Parts: sequence; C-alpha cells; structure tokens
Amino acid sequence: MRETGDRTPAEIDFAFGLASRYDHSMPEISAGNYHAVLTTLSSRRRVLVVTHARPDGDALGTAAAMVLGMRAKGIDSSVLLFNPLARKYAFIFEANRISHFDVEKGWPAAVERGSFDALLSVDTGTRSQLPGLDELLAGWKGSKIVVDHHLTQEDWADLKLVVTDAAAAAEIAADLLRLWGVKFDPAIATALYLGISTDTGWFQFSNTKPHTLRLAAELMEAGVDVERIYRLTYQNERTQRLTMMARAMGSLQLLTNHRLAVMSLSKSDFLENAADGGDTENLVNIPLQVASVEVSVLLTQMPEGGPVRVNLRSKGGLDVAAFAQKFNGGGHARAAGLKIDAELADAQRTITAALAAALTT
Ligand SMILES: [Mn+2]
Repeated sequence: MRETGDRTPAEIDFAFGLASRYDHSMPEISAGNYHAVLTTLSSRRRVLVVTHARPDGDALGTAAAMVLGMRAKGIDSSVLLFNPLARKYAFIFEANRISHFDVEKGWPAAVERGSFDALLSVDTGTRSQLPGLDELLAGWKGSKIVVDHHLTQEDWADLKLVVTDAAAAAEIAADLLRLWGVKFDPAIATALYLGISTDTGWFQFSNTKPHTLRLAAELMEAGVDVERIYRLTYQNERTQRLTMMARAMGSLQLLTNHRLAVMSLSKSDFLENAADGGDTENLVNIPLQVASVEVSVLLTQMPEGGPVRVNLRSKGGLDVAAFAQKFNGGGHARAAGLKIDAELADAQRTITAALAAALTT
C-alpha cells in the first residue's frame, strides 16, 4: 500500500476532483477505492465482465469502455451477458469487436471459468440482477470486483467501488480510465457517452450534474458522433414499438387522484404483435408527462414466461427503490424494478394496493 505522499500531482488532482464533485463523504468514494480497482485489474491477464440482466445503455456502454480500457493496457477480457444483446445497443460491441458470451447459448459450458483471473461486475452489485452468479462463482478463484452507482448492494465481491452520486456507471468508468492513463479515443468516448446519455435520459433526469455535462463535452471533443448515438438509441425502433405503446396506453389506469398511473402488458400482447422486451423499454416513463402523475408503474408478463416484471418510475416524492426493496427488488429513488411470481392480474392488484397505500400515508 502506497502512502499519500507517493501520489503524483495528477493523482492528487483526481482526489480533489472527486471531493468537490460528490457531496457525500462516503469512504467508498475516496480516491483509494479507484486505485484499488486499478491495482487489482493491472495484475490480471484475463477478466470476465458481467452486468445486470436486460442490460441497458449504461450497462453495455460501461462494459464496452472497460473492455477497451483493459485492451489498451494489454489485459484480455470478455463480457458475459445474462440476456441477449439488445438490437439498439449492439453497435457498441460490434464496432469494437468485443467478444461476449450469451447465457442463453451454451451456458455455463461455453465459459471457461478457469481461464479468467478476475470478475468485474459493472452497473450492478446485486445477485438478483445477476442470474447465474452463484453458478458462475462456484469454485471461482479470481478476484471479484463491483463498479456500480446503485444504492442497493450485497456483500459478495472482494472489492467494491460504489458511487451512488454518479449519474451512470460509465461516469465511474470514465474516472477509472482517466486515472489509469487510458486515452479517450473515439471508441472509448462513444462507449462512455452511450452509458451517460442513456442513464440520464439524454441529460434530462435529476442525476445530470455539472460534472456530467463537462464529461459529456470532453467525450464530444474526443470524437463522439452525438447525433448518431441519438439516432441509434432513440430513433431506431421497430413498428412493434408503436403497437406495444398503444397496448400499454390502452391498459392505463389513473388512480389515487391521478397521482398513480398503472399499465400492464400481457403475454398475448407480445405474441399478437410479435414483440419482445426490447420493444417496451422505457414505456413506463410516458405517464410522467402528466402533471398530476407522481408514480408510474408498468407490469409486464413476458412472452417467455417467468415472474411478472414490475417497472417503477417516480418524480421524486416516493422513493421507488425503497418500495421495490419490500418485494426484493431495487434500483434508484426515481427508477426501480421488482419481480412478482404471480398471475398478471394478481400482481397488479398487489402492487397497485401497495403503491396507493404508500402514496397516501
Ligand atoms: Mn446505470
């Protein structure tokens, strides 16, 4: 362990930057935690990167940026995805020839666990978001590292860098790569920008801080084609997007003096429209356009079966992460999720009653 006096001016600047940017003086966000992650990664030859189920732009952008950063440092890495790579985000892996395993194809035999000497989990630190983690970690000998910005965490990793004030996991990855001396080339900048722009709702949500915009500017200067990323992530849907939106709107109920919006999508909605989960991403945000709506919930019965997925959004009055935790879910105060093993109508009754009670007490 090095003493503070051994730090280079750049490292001291970095520590000051962190202190001024993030209000909370949590021990997890000391510069030492960033150094610890880099020290561990630097001594590895092959790293397996994982991220949460149904990976979004931040999950995939952060994974891609870390793979590219490790590649620049001569460290080989692959990504293990617990759901197929979504069409709209596939470009970030394809353009950079990032190899990935898909749990749904030949897992776990396809992954030679013994060939990896570290596991890096980005954008999540919870087992429920990493289906198959227990199987993956059985007999795992390498280090286990979490780099995340979610409040909900569990103790399974050796090393955690959790910065809940960060707008996106990609914002933490940007700091890690900067501290590591990895140059932001167009590929890395694009991966980081994908994570930051999608997790902030294209810089609209309250997690967007002055630092977030400064970082975005720096990434643009490094060569990000902003219009192209916008088109690929927000103007690249199939027609199923609109037909499923119509179904969701058709199911809309406004309850509790129009403070609570409830929508649901059933298995037959998906089958009749030949739609999949990618077609319904973020539909839950639409009711928040209405002034009176404080909380929006979308219950989804997936065509492939399994528990009902419940997506929650809040304008801030109700902490939906705390609500989701009561059902073993998690997330952020304004965006959270949970799963219920029940029929769609029963799940809807349970969640609606619990949300109405939470809003009126
Ligand atoms: Mn994220």
